[in-house]
Amino acid sequence: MADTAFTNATQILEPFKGVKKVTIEEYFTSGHRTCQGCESALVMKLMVKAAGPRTIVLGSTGCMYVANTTYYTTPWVVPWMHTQLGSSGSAALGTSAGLKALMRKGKMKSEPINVIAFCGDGGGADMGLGAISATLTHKEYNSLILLYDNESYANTDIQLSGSTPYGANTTFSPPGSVKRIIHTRWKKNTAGMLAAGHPECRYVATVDASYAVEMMNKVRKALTIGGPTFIHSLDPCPKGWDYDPMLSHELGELAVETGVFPLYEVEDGVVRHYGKTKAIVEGRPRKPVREYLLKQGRFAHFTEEDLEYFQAKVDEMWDKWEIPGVIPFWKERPGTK
Ligand SMILES: Cc1ncc(C[n+]2csc(CCOP(=O)(O)OP(=O)(O)O)c2C)c(N)n1
Ligand code: SF4
Ligand SMILES: [Mg+2]
Repeated sequence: MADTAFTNATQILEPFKGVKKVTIEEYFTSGHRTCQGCESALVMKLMVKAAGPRTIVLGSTGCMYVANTTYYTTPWVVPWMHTQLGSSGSAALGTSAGLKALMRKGKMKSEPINVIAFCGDGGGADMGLGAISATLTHKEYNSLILLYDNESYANTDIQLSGSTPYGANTTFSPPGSVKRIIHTRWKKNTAGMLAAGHPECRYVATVDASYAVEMMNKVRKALTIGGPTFIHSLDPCPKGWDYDPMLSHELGELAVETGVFPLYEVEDGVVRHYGKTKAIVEGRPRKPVREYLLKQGRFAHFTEEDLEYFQAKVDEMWDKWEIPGVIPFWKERPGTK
């Protein structure tokens, strides 16, 4: 294929105007050993398809490292490097700074090269949060950090992370007859926290691969805007969430339709809800969270009381938060506490 075919698929990253306009080249192909129905593998494929061939991918330890690079095999067509579990931020910053220095010294042709560092929720929302925060303060370097959130430390057998939802059954929080709910913390608001706290970061978005074209367009937008950017993707995981692999796509949709995972972007301080989340903000009723939760074995121990608690917490995000689903504060009103 002629080089010109890649022109628009690389550094002039216009949004794909519908699924028929998506480029056909794949840069994450066969050769991986993720579980059947693994949404995170789909995220890798879409992420690098959106970025195009002039891309370097860095990845911290987790399923997307271990299952993707079994000895002597790899699905990555573009250059790829493993980095330590908590260091996707450092890898992103170091690589983009290194490229910039090499180009400045004339040791490399000066051209735009995408740097994408991915991390899991354990590696990104917990262990590597400090390094990601540091990277998002350096506006002179271009990189995208993509957090693929399967809501557990999946690769080491589904331990709970700060991103695991309330009450979920994990190897660290198995429900018992004495105590039904072991994990009583609400999920971290990672994207909202990073967007609110990093004035030099021009772009933060949440994505869901069930809405694949929108997801790829957010990646293209982040890379086009440049500087350090951050995307948080919610990824159904058949093994950790305990469901039939054929339900991955449907669960991704339900996470959005129930309001559990809002889709939004924050560009230069302006918040835009998009897709089905925008419709919810504009008045479309949310589906009850039980439709999402009860399809997953990790919530099989939930009673009516647990479902009501979960629903009430999600309602709070929508009815009380200063910016629904994004900023978790609300103003004190006279007469209320
Ligand atoms: C510093 C460090 N501690 C622990 C481990 C063991 N370990 C490897 S992968 C992993 C889980 C990572 O979870 P996450 O980032 O959510 O990625 P996932 O496995 O879910 O894809 C752990 C704890 C490690 N590699 N390095
Ligand atoms: S455990 Fe989950 S994230 Fe890991 S490969 Fe399997 S489906 Fe994917
Ligand atoms: Mg994980």
